Amino acid sequence: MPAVHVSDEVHEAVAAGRPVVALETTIITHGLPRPRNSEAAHEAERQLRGAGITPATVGVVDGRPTVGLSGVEIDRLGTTDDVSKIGSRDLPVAVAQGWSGGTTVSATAWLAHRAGVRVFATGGLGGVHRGASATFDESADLVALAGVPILVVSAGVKSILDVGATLERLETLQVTVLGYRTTAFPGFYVRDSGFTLTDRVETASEVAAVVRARDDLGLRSAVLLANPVAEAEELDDALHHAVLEGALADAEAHGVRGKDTTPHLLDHLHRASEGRSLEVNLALYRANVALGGEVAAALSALDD
Ligand code: PSU
Ligand code: MN
Repeated sequence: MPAVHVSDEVHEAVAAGRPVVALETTIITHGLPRPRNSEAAHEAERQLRGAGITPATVGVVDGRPTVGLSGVEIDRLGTTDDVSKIGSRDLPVAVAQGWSGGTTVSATAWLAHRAGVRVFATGGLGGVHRGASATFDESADLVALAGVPILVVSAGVKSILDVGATLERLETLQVTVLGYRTTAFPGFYVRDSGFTLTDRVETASEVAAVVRARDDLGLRSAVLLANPVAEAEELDDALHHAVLEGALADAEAHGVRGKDTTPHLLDHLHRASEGRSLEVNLALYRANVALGGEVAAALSALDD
């Protein structure tokens, strides 16, 4: 059995050079509450199909890493209790031991690339956690992106992280970071994290040109396209600060560590903001999926 199962739909689209966008599933299993999680996953697929793009939702079902999960499989991941959060390093164990779970950015990027998918849309990227100089807690997403030549669309990283350190690590890891119509690095819930980017693009075709140049140069690192949430959708600044401080204090008080940290913080934010952060999360996800579709289409057009 091949190590990575690619659905017929995705396989055919990749082989024909048609646009495909990969989607992760930790956002379903650990990032969003039920039932909005499965709804968001199906909506993202509908959105892409509506734009003539093939969606490739990635996850692991019964030990089978899959690029192009079926609707039933997506629902299964979205409704099963105690389903795993699978990063790159967990993949071999997940396969050998028959786990089912959502793949993080690191594992999704790897699997999507193996299947020939060139564009991947997500909400937020993992990064360097606050206090990482003592805990060494840095998401495997960063290191994974250093070695996977894919284009990832994200709304930057959350301010639950050390944003400045995350950007420094992206530079060290040779990940190209492009601001979409901005030089302010987005802070997920807010348009501006307070950190500045040097490289800015205005259109999907410009992004495609950067990806093409990366490939022509033989560089093997990802390009990160940072897409700020729409102005009308941003989280209110005061609420943002309040819930952020609360989330960090709560994680500290509960001694949350390791792979539980990000899901714990996200869940706290959603509850403490009385669902406001959830709406922002869903809005920026939709926008990232749409932009991912545009970039995938522009990349396919370049190849014609
Ligand atoms: N950041 C978010 N939302 C998410 C995640 C991160 O704003 O859902 C998920 C992604 O799947 C990401 C993972 O790859 O968490 C990172 O987890 P960790 O920090 O444990 O590496
Ligand atoms: Mn971690």
